[in-house]
Amino acid sequence: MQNIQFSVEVGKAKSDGTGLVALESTLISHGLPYPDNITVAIDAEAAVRNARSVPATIAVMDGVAKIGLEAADVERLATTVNVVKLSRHNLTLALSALAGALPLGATTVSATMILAHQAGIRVFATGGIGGVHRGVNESMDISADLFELAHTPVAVVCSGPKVILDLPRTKEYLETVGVTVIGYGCDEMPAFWARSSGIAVDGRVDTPAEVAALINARKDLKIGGTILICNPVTENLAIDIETIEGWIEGCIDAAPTGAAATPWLLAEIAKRSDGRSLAANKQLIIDNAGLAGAIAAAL
Ligand code: PSU
Ligand code: MN
Repeated sequence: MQNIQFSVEVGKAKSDGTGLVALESTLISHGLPYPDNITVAIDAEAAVRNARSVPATIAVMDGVAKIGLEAADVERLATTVNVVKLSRHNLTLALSALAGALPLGATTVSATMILAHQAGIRVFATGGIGGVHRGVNESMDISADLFELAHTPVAVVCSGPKVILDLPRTKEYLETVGVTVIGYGCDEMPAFWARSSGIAVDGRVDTPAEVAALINARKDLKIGGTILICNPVTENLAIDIETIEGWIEGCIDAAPTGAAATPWLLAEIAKRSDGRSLAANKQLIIDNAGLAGAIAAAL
């Protein structure tokens, strides 16, 4: 692939054979408010390094896919308004001659997986994945994250689908398209700020080595797609699902449609929860990065 640029740290890890973990940039541009977006980006990278792997935060800047960002790149993503959310459908545009119209592209789960795969990275950490939105019958809004998980062999560590979604339908969709949903130390699919959803995962693992073995087993099958590792938010910041439902019900009818829906809901619920949802969101991203680092090291 042309238009791909590795940071010095990532380039060195690739030649040394050190484990690499992809991190996304939509969290920085759309998922978290300034300046938390910068501190979480830094802390997530540190968590990967603590686990003896190397972080590669991914974004598209001025027509170039950057695998590994410098501090100035993170700052630019964190402070620019109108950064474009990139997924499979518009990634080509951001990397083409049309890039002038969208100079700064933040990669969602979908675009991060595509570019990580191009870069030879096998593990990726995020917060909560996108999924089937509530009201899907009207909107047909199903995150491109789900399509990507079905097709691209980059293992994703998350804390489950975002709880603002229709969780039963999201799990059904994951099953239909063949994504292996694994609970890390849990038997129920976590629900982002909540530790459980009442929905069973496909299987449970308790160590990074077991996850690595599953990733290799899926690779051997040659069926494409990936494994979704669901790591529940830490107990002291978890919020019970009834409390969360109250916040969601209070604002979901006012939410915009399309790509704006998820960022709007996250910001609105951060307000309604007096920052509790934000505190959980920040910590789970960092913890997922650390687990992904341990998995990459085990691979
Ligand atoms: N995880 C978080 N916060 C986020 C996201 C993930 O904790 O904001 C982002 C990811 O980039 C994911 C996107 O791909 O939300 C889903 O957006 P949508 O629902 O528009 O597909
Ligand atoms: Mn959508």
